[in-house]
Amino acid sequence: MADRFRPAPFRPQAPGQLGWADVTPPQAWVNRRALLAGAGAALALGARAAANPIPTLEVIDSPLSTDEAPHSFEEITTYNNFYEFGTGKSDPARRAHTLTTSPWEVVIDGLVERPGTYSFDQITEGVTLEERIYRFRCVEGWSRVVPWVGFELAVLLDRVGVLPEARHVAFETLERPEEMPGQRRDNFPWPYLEGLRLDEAMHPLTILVNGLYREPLPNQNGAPIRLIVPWKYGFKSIKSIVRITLTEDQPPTTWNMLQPQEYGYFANVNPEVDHPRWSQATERVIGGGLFPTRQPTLMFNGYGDQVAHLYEGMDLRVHY
Ligand SMILES: Nc1nc2c(c(=O)[nH]1)N[C@H]1C(S)=C(S)[C@@H](COP(=O)(O)O)O[C@H]1N2
Ligand SMILES: [Mo]
Repeated sequence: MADRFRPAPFRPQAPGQLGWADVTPPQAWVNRRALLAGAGAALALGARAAANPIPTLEVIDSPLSTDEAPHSFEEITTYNNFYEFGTGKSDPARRAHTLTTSPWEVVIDGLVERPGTYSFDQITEGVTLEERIYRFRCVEGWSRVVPWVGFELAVLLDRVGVLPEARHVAFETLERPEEMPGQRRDNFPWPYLEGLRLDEAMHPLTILVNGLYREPLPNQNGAPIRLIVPWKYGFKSIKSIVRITLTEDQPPTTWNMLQPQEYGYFANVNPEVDHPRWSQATERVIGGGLFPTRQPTLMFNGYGDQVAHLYEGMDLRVHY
């Protein structure tokens, strides 16, 4: 067992790189956002940069970003699903500040050449962070556009070396009831589990995310590191990851275990396959105040050109 968790082989940390200890407590920059929402945003930004060095992540643009306008920071960080902090949409924003995100370690094991326990810094060091502005569609029927910051999961999987027998990637969220009030109730099978087929995991659209709006990821969105798979329903995009395991067999996943008739392993966004209790043909775009808009839901959430080939020959009514 000890051998499986030997120290990471990653390169030494680049000088001048931000460590997770440099992260400003979420409350401080939530307040700043509120400030920015008011008049003189550019002025406030300049003043803040001079007075208080809130880390801005060094990020490059990506051709894989959508042209659609992102939702506001406020809209993305105050309406969330993160059952570890409660089932209400505003629970994560109110409660997730209790989560300690540094130090943070991720166990990478199973069918890999270099299994181990890797720190957040080891996982992100030397990695080029990209802004990926993605459409996001929750299985409940709402959507928004989010400017994530992260890097391709394939980069990490290549670093640890995937063995040829591997067919799937399993993910696990932190289980720490002292800091996650939703876990103090036993009506949910903690920890939250998700999984991807290996070709889905290696797809360039599949990213590990550590930032939002070019700043460190807020706790309520899954800090310090979460998955984003933009062509799948939101529940596949597991938050606050502590374990990544390469497996031969399809791994168990939380929502599929709870309600297999309603939530499949694939969970590709599909307007033609309704949820047993509601239509998936359209979606409510969050925000919009008194006049929320509905729009048609797109096959694979609009990413069909890039991902449809992964499912060629599969009956998507069976493999929902
Ligand atoms: N660990 C964990 N990950 C999770 C969830 C959760 O409850 N726990 N909810 C999922 C669901 S249903 C959605 S829609 C997205 C929401 O992500 P967001 O709050 O950043 O928009 O996170 C997903 N990842
Ligand atoms: Mo969701």
